[in-house]
Amino acid sequence: MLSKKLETIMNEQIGKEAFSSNLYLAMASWAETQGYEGIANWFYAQAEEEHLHMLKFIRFINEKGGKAILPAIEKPESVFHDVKFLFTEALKHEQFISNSINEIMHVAVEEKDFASQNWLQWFIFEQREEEASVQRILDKLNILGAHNMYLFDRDIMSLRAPSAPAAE
Ligand code: OFO
Repeated sequence: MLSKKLETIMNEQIGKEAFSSNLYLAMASWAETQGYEGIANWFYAQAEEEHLHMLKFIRFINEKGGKAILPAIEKPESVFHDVKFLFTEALKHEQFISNSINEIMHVAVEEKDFASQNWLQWFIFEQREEEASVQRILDKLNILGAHNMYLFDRDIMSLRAPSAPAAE
């Protein structure tokens, strides 16, 4: 059984994961309209992962006797300065989500909810991977400077991070 406090904070996370998915769709769409097919594909794939994260929270809350509630989702930005700005924003967003997951874990620890702590470990691992993946891309962009975006766009699909091992 989920405590009310955990149910509330996990429900908030549903909204954050949904926003993440929409944000990455907006980023993919921007990249696509700028002619960056590789970058667009990278963000489309990322958006799908975020959608799955949202689903995981919905199903976990319901399974643990809570009620998952879908919130309204804020409109994401649709215009991005350039490719480096795009990935800098993505990294900031991932850091924000990591903090948010840490907060949920903090509540699960306070509540002595060991099943939730165990389940949340998957997200802790996933966030670490996602931050590292975006950071690796930013490192490459720093090496390239503002040039060679054609090659970067072609190579980006090989920079995808392995996801956390599957969990229900
Ligand atoms: Fe939901 O995985 Fe990052 O944000």
